[in-house]
Amino acid sequence: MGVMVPCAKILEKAKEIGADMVGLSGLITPSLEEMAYVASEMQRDPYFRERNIPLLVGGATTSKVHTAVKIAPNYEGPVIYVPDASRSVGVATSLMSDQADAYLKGVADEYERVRERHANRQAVPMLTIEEARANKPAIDWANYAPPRPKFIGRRTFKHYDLHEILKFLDWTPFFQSWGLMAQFPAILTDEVVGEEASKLYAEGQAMMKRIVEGRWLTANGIVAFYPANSVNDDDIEIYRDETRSEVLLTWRGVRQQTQKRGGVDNKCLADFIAPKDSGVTDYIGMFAVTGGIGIEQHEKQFQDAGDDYSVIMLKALADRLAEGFAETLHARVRRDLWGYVPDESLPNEAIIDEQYQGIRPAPGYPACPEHLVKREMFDLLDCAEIGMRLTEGFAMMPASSVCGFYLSHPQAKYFNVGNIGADQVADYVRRTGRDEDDVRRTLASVLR
Ligand code: B12
Repeated sequence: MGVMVPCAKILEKAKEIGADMVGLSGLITPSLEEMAYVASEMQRDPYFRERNIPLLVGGATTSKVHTAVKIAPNYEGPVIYVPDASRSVGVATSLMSDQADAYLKGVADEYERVRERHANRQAVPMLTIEEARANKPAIDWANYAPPRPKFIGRRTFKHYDLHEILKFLDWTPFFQSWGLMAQFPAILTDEVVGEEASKLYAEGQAMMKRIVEGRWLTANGIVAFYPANSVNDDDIEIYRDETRSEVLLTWRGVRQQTQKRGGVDNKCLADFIAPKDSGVTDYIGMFAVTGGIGIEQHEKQFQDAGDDYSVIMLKALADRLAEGFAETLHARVRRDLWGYVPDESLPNEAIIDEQYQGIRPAPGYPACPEHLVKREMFDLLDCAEIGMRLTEGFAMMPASSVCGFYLSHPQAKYFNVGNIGADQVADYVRRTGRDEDDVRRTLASVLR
């Protein structure tokens, strides 16, 4: 039997039901830290230590290296990374069998090797943060006039027409959530998974029809625009109004620091916003959208009927609506609300392929790995008004939600920050005035 509970309550619940093992699933970086904490709590509590209760770890942001290096050392009982939920049956069977000791010895030895390899990994050659800044993308601000949005401040979009959103859906990640990894629509005729994918797609379409016609889910969103300029090379100051005298929020950036070859630059998102000292008046957009309002009631109905398949289907479709809604509003931003490409008419495939001008980086993505800024964004945008909130671990609720920034510059591109050096961490600590340990915690994904 399996019981799902939030991370903070899991150990209490495990004791209550006399669980044989504990499993944790992590979607975004802050949950990794939560996992290390749960492991240390299991170590502190003799109930788990004495029974040698195993801790299983999985989810999009987890890995064997992370489990071996960051989680396992916190608990002397078994800690096992499971890359795919379908393998948890095999793992659980091994743990409960007579061969459990041999199995656990094998895992412990393997993790020791993983830790050794990690410790011996050659560091990639890095520039100093000053050198990296000197190699930023060249943008000719003197000859560029940033487009001005149609309004300054926030605008809400409540009960958005789901039919409109359906035109902007990207189905590839839908199949990913069922463990089928190939591009849509080619996946439907794939030799190996085509049949299974076609069946899932038909069932997904059928439930989506019920969602839309039965108004099971509500899509709410916020779009906001503000005057903005970059400062300290890597940060973006966001101002209340055109006087640019009151800073509402400073979005701290992280810069690529690994050595690049062949004229490739070292990017930071702040590069795409005009520097304050250039005197150029630039702007930035922000958004928060959800496609998951009202999901609990339908989820519960399926759950009560023991229909796990429909629960997963419903969540996967709500995720598609959230991303589709983000895409819908972004298209409106480019054509109308910011209006810097008023006659854009890209087909959906070109939009999925990101062929439009500008980007919408979301906190947590590889170009801006820190999730922290979501707290200030949520306050500034007053996301509570549209039924969105943040958990202590920076996850958005409802789960099917996305938030981010809009950058309009034609040279703005997505990129992966990659690893950063101790000098950039020190500089970040200085710029933010935050504690170094705290900075190391929230930037853990880009530190070695
Ligand atoms: C679908 C998805 C979403 C959906 C759904 C999110 C949700 N419902 O919680 C939407 C579109 C809403 C979304 C939003 C966001 N996302 Co997202 N998302 C994804 C995506 C594309 C797939 C994740 C997924 O569902 N996979 C399918 C499931 C079934 O796979 P899985 O989680 O890995 O689980 C499998 C195994 O790991 C294992 N497993 C999992 N858990 C467990 C537990 C145990 C005990 C065991 C044994 C096994 C096991 O079994 C599963 C089946 O095989 C990933 C990218 C990727 N390719 O992984 C990004 C990704 C997870 N998202 C990311 C981010 C940053 C976000 C946002 C923060 C962006 C933003 N600012 O808006 C938000 C956060 C949403 C929130 N509620 O807080 C980042 C996370 C990076 C990070 N280091 O933090 C990723 C990795 C994308 C990226 N490359 O940057 N996202």
